[in-house]
Amino acid sequence: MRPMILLAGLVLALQAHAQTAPMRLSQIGDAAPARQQEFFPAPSFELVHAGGCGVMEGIASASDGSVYFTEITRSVGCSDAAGVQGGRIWVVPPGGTPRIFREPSNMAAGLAIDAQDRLIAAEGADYGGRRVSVTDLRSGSYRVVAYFHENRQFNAPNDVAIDRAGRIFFSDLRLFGPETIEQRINAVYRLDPPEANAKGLWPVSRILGNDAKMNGIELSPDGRTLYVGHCDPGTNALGEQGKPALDRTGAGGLVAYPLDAAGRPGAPRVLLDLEKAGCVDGMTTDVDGNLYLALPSAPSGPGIYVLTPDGALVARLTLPNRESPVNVGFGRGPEAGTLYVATVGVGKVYRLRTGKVGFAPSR
Ligand SMILES: [Ca+2]
Repeated sequence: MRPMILLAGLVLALQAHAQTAPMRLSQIGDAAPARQQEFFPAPSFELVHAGGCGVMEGIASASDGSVYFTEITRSVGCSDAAGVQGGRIWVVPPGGTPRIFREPSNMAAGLAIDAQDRLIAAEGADYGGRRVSVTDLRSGSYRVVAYFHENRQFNAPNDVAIDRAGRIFFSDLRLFGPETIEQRINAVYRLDPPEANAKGLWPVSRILGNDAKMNGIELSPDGRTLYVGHCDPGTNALGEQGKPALDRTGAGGLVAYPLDAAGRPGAPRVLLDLEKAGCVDGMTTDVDGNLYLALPSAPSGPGIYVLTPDGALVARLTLPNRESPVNVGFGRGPEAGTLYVATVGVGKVYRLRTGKVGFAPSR
């Protein structure tokens, strides 16, 4: 009996290892992943927008089917003799063409839209707002909800997600811009909806920090898992106006954190190991919780990589001309199966039909 027990124990140990060891993208080949057809039965990219300057970002859809995205007009490359631009938010109405929704956008990067059609914007640096704002798309009202943590302004809010309780999670990291660095570490923060009749900014908590430049951020459909893109992993204390001293010793790639009822993260689990050579810049989920990652650079090439909630690679997409995606998001309503893809460097936004349905908040 003993050899059988030992063998069974060994099998269990190997299975446990297989479940916990994260996938490394350099180990995958060019062959299509096993479930490619299920996710992308007839991939055909349609160009939605072209001619943007800098980075396109922040794809989010509203209940009427309108799709919003941002244009991050970096001062290096997008300024001219007339001055520095301040970013744009675009909107594509159902069946329509893109038009500017807001200019300047205060250098908005990541966007999210809740079930009440409130547009949450992570406003970044490089002559931006360096804060988080909420715009009621139905009334047009605009409010700043986060500006400081411990009396220091944020460096550059980058990506944002919202849960069913109305809590906002956002990443703050220093990438570019001339502003004074005030937050001494790159971090992830949680904003809790204020009490009734409260005034001013929302209560803010720093929930993750000092592990990496944390960039892309998303929640599972049930709101119980927080996914964070760890880029340039390692200790990253920031000096004033100095370059971050990244030691690249930490875990990089896609990291999942269980959230408790109060929105506090538990022990991290690396779902995808990018071997310190890539960055999950933006991501979204479908109704089954599968993750669509925008990887502008990766050991296996730029593209959209689709993972199950357990971290198994099930599909991947390469953009036309091998362009680099930085953000993804599904449409809503009749377009709930359409995936929008924003790019860096070429100023384009694409869309394509998928075999899945995107997750959208329902309350
Ligand atoms: Ca991002």
